[in-house]
Amino acid sequence: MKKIALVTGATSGIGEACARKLAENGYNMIITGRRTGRLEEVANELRALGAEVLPLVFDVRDRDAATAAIQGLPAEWREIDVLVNNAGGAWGLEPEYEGNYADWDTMIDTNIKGLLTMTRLIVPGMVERDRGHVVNIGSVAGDAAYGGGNVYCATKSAVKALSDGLRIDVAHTRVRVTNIKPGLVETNFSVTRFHGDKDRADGVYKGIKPLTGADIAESVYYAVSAPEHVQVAEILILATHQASGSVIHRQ
Ligand code: NDP
Ligand code: 8X3
Repeated sequence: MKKIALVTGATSGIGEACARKLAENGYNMIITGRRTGRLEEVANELRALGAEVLPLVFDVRDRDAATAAIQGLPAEWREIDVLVNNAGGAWGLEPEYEGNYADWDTMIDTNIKGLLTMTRLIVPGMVERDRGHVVNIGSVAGDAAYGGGNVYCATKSAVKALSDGLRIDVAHTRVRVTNIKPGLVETNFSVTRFHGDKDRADGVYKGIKPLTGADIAESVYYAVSAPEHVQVAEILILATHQASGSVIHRQ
């Protein structure tokens, strides 16, 4: 029987690439996002790779909707082997003392509380079955703050703490927990950060060859496909001319 993976935020970027990588490697896929049309397009692409696909449209900030979606899974989709908590992003790059309250709430509600909700809904089944893998998409931003990163960095530090905490709480089981910490990845991330300003977003990747979603999907799959006795706790992946969240050499 094929294994089942659920990827949140599979309509774009890193999540879409992870869904593709897992489908290519024999997983049946539950994919989530808020954009119905885009989710259907990704679903059809994954079906063409041979996967069975269940698209679920909900906002991870809406706990009732997330609960209804997961509790309403058809019987054949309930035994989730891999959860990739990817949905998230950065909103704004203002100094902390000038930050926008709505942006702060969006980041905290999505990157922390959304990830927690999905974990709370799916991990009990993994513990009961004594197998499973939770992959959280953290960030280099969680290792150290950078200018204007303040709340976003705090949410990714929280992802590290929540990954470490979960790893402790499931240590008596065969459930594994991995925190993937990417650096500069060219996706829709910066367009979101700059509220749709594409030119400003493009500037983030000028003079440096950034990572791609596919690069990150490779490391997710490395962790997921490791032998059962191997738990990849963390992976930090940077672009070659990047040394940290704030040290980037541009040519
Ligand atoms: P994208 O903007 O390309 O993708 C973000 C994804 O998250 C989309 O699929 C979006 O789907 C989904 N999403 C956002 N908010 C919600 C929500 N409230 N409910 C459900 N889904 C949501 O960015 P990335 O692929 O780059 O980002 C993915 C993850 O990777 C994020 O957690 C980000 O913080 C992290 N990351 C990104 C890095 C980068 O440089 N790009 C580096 C390090 C980490 P939809 O719009 O359909 O809801
Ligand atoms: C995304 C990477 O360095 O732009 O988490 O914060 S960074």
